[in-house]
Amino acid sequence: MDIARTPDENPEMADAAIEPKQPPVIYRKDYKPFPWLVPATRLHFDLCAERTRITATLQVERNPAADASPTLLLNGDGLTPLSVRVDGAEADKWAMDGDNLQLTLTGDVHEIEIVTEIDPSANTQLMGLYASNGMLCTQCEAEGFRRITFFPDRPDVLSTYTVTMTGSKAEFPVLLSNGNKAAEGENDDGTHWAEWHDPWPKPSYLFALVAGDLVVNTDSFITMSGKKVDLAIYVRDGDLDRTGHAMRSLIKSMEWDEQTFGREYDLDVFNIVAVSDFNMGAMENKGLNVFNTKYVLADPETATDGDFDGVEGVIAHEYFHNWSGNRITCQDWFQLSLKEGFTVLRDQLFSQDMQGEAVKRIEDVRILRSAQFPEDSGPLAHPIRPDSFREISNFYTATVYNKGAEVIRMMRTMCGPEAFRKGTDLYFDRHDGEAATCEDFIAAMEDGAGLDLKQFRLWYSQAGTPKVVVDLAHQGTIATLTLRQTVPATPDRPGKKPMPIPVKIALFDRNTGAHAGEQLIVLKTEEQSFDFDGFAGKPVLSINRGFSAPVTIEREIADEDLVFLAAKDDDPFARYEAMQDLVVGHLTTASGNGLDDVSREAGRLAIARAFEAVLTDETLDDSMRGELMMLPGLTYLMEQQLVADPSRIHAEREGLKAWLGARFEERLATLHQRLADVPYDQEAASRGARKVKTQALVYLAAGNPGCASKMAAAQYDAADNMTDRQGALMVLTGLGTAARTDKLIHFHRRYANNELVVDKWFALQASSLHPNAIEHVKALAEHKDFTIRNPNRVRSLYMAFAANPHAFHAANGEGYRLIADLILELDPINPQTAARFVPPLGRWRRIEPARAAMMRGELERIKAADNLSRDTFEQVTRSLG
Ligand code: B3K
Ligand code: ZN
Repeated sequence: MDIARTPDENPEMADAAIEPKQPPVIYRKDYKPFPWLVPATRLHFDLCAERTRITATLQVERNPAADASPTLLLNGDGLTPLSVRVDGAEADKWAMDGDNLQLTLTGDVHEIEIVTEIDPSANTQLMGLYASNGMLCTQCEAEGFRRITFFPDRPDVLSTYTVTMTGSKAEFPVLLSNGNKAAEGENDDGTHWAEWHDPWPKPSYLFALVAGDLVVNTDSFITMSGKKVDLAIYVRDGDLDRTGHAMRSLIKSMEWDEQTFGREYDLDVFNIVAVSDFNMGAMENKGLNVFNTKYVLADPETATDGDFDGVEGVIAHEYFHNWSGNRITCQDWFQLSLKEGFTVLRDQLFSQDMQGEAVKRIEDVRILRSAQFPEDSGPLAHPIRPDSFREISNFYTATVYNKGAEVIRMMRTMCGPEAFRKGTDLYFDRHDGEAATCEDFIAAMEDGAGLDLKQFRLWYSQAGTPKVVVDLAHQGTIATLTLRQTVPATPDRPGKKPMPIPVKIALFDRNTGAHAGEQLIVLKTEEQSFDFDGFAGKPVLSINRGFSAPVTIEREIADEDLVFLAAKDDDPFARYEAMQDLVVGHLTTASGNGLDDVSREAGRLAIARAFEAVLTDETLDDSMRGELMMLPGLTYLMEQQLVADPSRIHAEREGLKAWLGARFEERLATLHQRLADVPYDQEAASRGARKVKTQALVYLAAGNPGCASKMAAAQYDAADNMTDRQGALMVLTGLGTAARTDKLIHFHRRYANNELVVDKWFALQASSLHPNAIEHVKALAEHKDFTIRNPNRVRSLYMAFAANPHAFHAANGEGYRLIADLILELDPINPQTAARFVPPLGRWRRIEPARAAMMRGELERIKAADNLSRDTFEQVTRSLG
């Protein structure tokens, strides 16, 4: 569907005319190929932390596939050219167009040489070339390369790169860039140099350079065609013994991608560098992945089981980008989900194979619901392929990533894994070496997997989480399932069309507890009915099994049927879902219209029956038991209500937890004790035991805080691993006991030299259930270990706080003020990270009026600030609506 609008009809453009300082809106429909090709690029870096000089030499030639233009517009950001030469001679026909450099060229083929100079030590945005702990490193996606040199900094201009660099041998003993090392040598003046060549044409966002004093863990991998690849993980001195898990994860990823997707690695080396100042998780630069230390370093003493999974998943994700992202990249940034959605799906499937499908699927759905559903139902809603943006950094979202993965997963569900593989094979063959579009991916899936995706394309253009209303009727021997879908209006578009929704179902005989097989039905119209014969009595419906579609299900279902499914469903996700539904239904009713004591007790008793089945079921492994024990999070619960009162829903949730904790005190304590004897390793049984132990403590702490505090302190003292220690400390941090203070002091002392663990120490306090959490956060902001310059530290204090509804939504608005103050302070330093704190304030429409007014007020205060970055400006104006 074409939704293109002319600039005149576009309200945002009209605004821009009145207020000229607004950053412009960029539209997907305006895409045009670049008039010039850049087949080869040479870069030379004279490295110095305060003053690095870059000489860029670009071979350019006219693009026969584009409109001819004598103008070559090279993007820049904060750069001044020191010299511009065309074909060896000083150029006279160039001018600055804002931040960009504009050249007028007469011929069809030219060589352009540009010299720039930058100060990496002053680069607090951490985009482009910057200094971190004495090393120099780059981050170029999406538009950071233009902070290094002038270049067509867009993903559809592919070039081969040859990079040389010279720098102090003492300061930068390790010199790395993309591709394979071609040469290296020493100079007489204490400097040395290296030359790297990447034979694979790539866009500028995949360029990387690292120079520093690093130590290395090396290994190798023989590919499916017998080629040897040297693997290396570079870290700071002292961190080497925590790189083993990352290396094992890399090797497993390489094997898995060969076996599952037929993808082989294509360079002689694969390098990873860990950096502690990093805006996000990691970056897939060709042959030289740069990682946040958080996703490289792990050992049992300092990393939790979740951290181990995070390392494995992110290493895999970045590695998989070598094909889904690098060999085939994106035509423009609107196509971001082409590489991100697909790569997230690939890393999810990998982790399912490594850790077990059931729990991984539940975790992924939990992430989707807590991060993406609120996005889809709020002011920042956008389709997985957005139609416009002001700042692309704001679109690295859960929608593009996680919903993008769900959309491709639905294709896989509809055609099955074998046909899906045929589709991806065709996609990789057809578009290798190209900058492609989401449409290209869909077309390859249609041709390769044999799917008809005509209507399915709507998933790429319509935002909003579809709602499916379910009704099950029974007459004679026939069960009739009626499904009715609505796709909600979102700020970008009011009227929506029905989409194909693949729903896996099973109908259980309530007497035998069995079903006759799972079925996949695809709801294509607004409303459809499906008949199933052979049911003497009304069956129990298990629906959206495996979370086959990223939708919300609305249905009238008796508590007893949910208790039945929570105890008996053979689909692990559906079993988890029944348990969640039971609790969500109870808590939203209780905190919405309110419940009298009798109804509250009845609701709790139904939950208790299911909870008891979970605690006692011997066929369940502990990992799954831990999942089933978890109460739905506050954010998800609030999302279930049109307008939520955070205090009421928090109080109801805590009340239920305390009630369950007291009711099952003995059983939980016994369970905790039994599992305390399971020795530490990274196998499923041991990990499951740790999960259940901490869950047991969570309930016990709510039911009997005094006793639980002692148990948690004992778990903390006995712990020989971070999962147990952090779990115990998490529980203690929410309590007001002396053990809380003792253990927090102990923890900080023990790990004072480990940045990643100190991050945990901040995050635990900022996300705690303690009534004074907000005071703790204010004090922690003044702590000597807090710095606003390090994104991990900022996130560990403030993101943890913003994601802690009971503290963030303090009735007097202090939490909102705290986050707004942070945004204003951080914006001039690191706008990309600052803008990430806007969405929690942007949910004001879904919060009760008194708080909503205060949230809005803070957004207005931010908007009124001078010189707001493009990133924060866009998020704040969209959030105000
Ligand atoms: N592609 C990078 C994300 C870059 C974000 C820039 N703001 C990491 C990833 O998704 O693998
Ligand atoms: Zn990615």
